[in-house]
Amino acid sequence: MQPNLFKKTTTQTAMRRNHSDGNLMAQDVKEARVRVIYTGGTIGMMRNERNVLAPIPKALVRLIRKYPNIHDEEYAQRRFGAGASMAPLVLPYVQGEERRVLYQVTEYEPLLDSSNMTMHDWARIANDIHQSYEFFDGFVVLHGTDTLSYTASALSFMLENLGKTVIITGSQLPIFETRTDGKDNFTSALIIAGNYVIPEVCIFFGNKLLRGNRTVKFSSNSLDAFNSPNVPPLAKIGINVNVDYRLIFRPCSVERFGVHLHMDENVGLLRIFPSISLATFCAFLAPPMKGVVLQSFGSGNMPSNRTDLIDELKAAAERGVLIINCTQCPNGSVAEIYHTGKVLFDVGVIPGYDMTPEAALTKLSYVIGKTDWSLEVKKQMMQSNLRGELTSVAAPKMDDYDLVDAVARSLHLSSPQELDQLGATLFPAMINAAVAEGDIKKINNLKAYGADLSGSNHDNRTALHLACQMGDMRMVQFLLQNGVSVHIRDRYDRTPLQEAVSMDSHEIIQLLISCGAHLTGSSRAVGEQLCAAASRGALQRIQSYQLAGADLSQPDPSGRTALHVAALHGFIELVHYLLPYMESSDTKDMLG
Ligand code: ASN
Repeated sequence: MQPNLFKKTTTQTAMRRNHSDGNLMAQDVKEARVRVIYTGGTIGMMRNERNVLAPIPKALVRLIRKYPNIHDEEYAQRRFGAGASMAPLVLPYVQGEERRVLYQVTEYEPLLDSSNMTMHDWARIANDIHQSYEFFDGFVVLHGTDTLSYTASALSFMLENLGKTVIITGSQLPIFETRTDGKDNFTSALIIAGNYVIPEVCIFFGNKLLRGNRTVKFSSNSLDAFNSPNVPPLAKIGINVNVDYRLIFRPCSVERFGVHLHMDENVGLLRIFPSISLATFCAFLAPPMKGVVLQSFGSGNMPSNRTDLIDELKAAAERGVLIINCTQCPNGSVAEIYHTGKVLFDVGVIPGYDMTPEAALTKLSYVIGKTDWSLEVKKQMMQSNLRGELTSVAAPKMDDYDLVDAVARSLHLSSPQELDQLGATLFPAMINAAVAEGDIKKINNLKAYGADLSGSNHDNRTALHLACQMGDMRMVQFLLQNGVSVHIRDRYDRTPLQEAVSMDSHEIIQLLISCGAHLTGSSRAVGEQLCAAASRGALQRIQSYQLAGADLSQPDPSGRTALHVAALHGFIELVHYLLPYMESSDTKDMLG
């Protein structure tokens, strides 16, 4: 595994060196940091001596470094210095995208054909994302296509309260070949992970960004190998990237990002077929089985005249086995329409609505793995929409555009693109006006009209930036409960947390932190801010930084800490406050 060059201290060193060389500084160009986790798959395979495809260790990064369409060596040298062979890779400039994407590849050992992947591999990926969450803006997982939908579904549950973009991709043809879909899939995934905050586990394939837990691999040879039968793509990539923000599923709980790593392996998929034998059925439901996805016919139907099977299902449900009814049809949902379906609900089988078998299976494994949940809670969770994986009832239509329609009619606009454009222009301004007035009712109305509360204005500022800048705790709480992202950076690279720090709104800072917000940018810049606050004797500001997670002993570029500056200006109270946060050697340095 490569060392993490995005660790705050290392980045700082690289920046200082560049400064003295007069080379490119980080702040000259906006950058995003993406971690790439390379698990294997065709994308990095070559034909071996038996003329079959197998993963080749250490080949992918070597190739990328020489491939000017995927790595800009000149930029990397200016940014990190010549000969920095372990430095992050850099995506070449992409017209229309705000940020340069710097990416660091972690190659797994061994690299796997995804048919060999297990639940332990999911846990490894989830854990790696968790460990490095604050160092990166987004994550790309390179993965084989065969079990990619299983991994994407599993990760969508395991990554709890996700606030950043996670994209899983791979290819049908190796990236080393002349004809390959690997290059486009990889670079598009990097661009989206670095430039767009889509807090979901997504799959990028065939120019589409899909919600991971809604996907199935439907073709073994098409380059467009995945589809999402019950939910449209979250984004489509043509000449531009078009994200449909109204479709994004956002965590609406005020909690930090975390991972759940324990997945229960005693789950299975049981596909009903005409004349299935009782012996097969019983063997499948027998202990240690704890959860079964029953793939029934049509809209959730079973041979209702097979009382032997129905009795067996009843007995299993009574033993505490969770049985989820999903349809065998690639598209559509289970519903209580026929007698042949009703019999299942009557014996305690749980409706899985329109979940894919992959999503239902991994969700079962996740829910059963929650050992602190009671059986009742587990049943409830299986029917609830946890990560956008199911549509339980006729969900309110998001394209309820009455308001925009009225304006559109007066402007004689009619095409869907024009309507979208109008909504994207009007809604952020109207939401901001409502935030400025502190009018939550008005924001709820706008939401009902289809407004995306996470939408940003031309300065890329969201309603949350404004609410934090205004110090409106009630509004911040409301926006967070409605899933507005804490990670969006405005045109000046400021996050809502920085706004709250600038206002010394301690309550808001604490709330944002509890939702997973963290300080971004270089630690050197934080050192500068701390020294500036200390030179004014601004104890409250120093406390704001402390609450926001800053290291108060962080020096500015000249090596001075806030304590040095506070002592220099004779701010005794501030010196007392800062002393416990200093590393003892620094304090000795000063006193000595
Ligand atoms: N067998 C390969 C895998 O799943 C297929 C692919 O990646 N296209 O690893």
